[in-house]
Amino acid sequence: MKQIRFKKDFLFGVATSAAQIEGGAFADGRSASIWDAFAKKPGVIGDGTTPEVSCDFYHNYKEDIALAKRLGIESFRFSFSWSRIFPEGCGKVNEKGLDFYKRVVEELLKNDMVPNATLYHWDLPQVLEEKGGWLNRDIVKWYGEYASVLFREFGDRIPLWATINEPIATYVGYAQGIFAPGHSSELMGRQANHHVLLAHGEGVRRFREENMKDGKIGIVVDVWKHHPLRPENEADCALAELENEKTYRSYLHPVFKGGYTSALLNYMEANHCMPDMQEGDFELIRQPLDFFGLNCYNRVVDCADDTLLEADRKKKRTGGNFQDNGAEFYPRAVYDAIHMLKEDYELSIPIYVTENGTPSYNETPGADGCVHDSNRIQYIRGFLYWIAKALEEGNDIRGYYVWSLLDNWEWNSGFYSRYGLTHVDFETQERTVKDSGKLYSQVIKDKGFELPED
Ligand code: IFM
Repeated sequence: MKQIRFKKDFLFGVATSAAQIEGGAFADGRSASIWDAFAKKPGVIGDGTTPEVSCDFYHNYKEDIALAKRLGIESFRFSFSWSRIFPEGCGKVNEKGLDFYKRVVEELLKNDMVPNATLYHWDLPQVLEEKGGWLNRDIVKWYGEYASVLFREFGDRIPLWATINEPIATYVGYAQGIFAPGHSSELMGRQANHHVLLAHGEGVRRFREENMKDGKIGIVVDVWKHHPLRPENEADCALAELENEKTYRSYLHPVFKGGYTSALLNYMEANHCMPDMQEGDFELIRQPLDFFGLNCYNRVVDCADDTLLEADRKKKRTGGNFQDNGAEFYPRAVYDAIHMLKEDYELSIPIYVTENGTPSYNETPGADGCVHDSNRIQYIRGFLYWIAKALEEGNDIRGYYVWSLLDNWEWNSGFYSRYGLTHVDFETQERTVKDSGKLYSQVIKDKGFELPED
């Protein structure tokens, strides 16, 4: 058995997002988000559901926070719903929307949990999409106004703030048509992403302007490193490199180095998808941050030959090295991502692993009333092992958040993919803590665990 230990002040949390847990889609003046509108289009959500009710956290927040408390959760990551605060996107604040978050934050503080808030987790107000959404440069101003209201209202109670969660989601929504709002143009995707980065910078600028001395602000980027299947093969290496450029590097470079990489610029030039950029943009985007939020679930293996790639996947599957979603189990991904941040970006600010988790399907309580999700236990332990290793080597990692406290509305797969430490029956709203929830609770209590040697 290996002993895995974390320091007393290492924060163990859970991560959630407004659109995925809140429901109450039209309660107390909230207007539709792009995901409410998108989910109504036929065929876009696997199980045909919408986020209108979901876990109904809007009405169940007290019970859900009490549940998190029983598990010993030390920090609760959530996001604000922009269309609850500004039903018209900008202009008039909806006091009832603000009141909901005041109740949530008060409940978290009463239960000794550190609130960790994200300003934008994919759910743009639909009214703003109708004005061009992330393609309209005015969005930087709209976002800034929204951010300032929240800083003023909650600055004294929320210590950790993220401007944006996973900017790549906006690219997927404008370039690939898969996510809301469902556009399919590479140029739109790159332009929308450039504006998201500007909004991030504007958020940080306003945070400093509001003089939020006790708070810390950062951005949350998902880093799933791409690896060539055959490291000696040029085509595989080129493919993996391009994917690394198009994914995490297209955010990390502007934020930490003040510009896009020349490889990405060449790609955008060659593919006629160069966004409109203006003087001063990168000064706004590149601003000192207080922490970096790392979302890491896995790595990706690329191969120029599809047949070989499929064969490799099959091999790993039969080897039992696969999670329930058919993806490879590679917990070292988080350690590699931390190393990359240090080596390629000389990152010297603290890191929080702001999301990590694995889905299951057809997961329901058995005859004994329990959910025996041993795959999720193996997954969480595996990632924590590699985080502990990175800590041992002196990396400044301050916390870890499991995605997610509850099964929730998982975007395109609706309620089909279940990521929770707690099972949710979406008919009755009954919650059942899974074995992984019990394990995580014990890990938090002991500030560590024993890892069986296999
Ligand atoms: O559910 C999502 C979350 O909204 C963003 N990060 C990945 C999670 C799991 O897919």
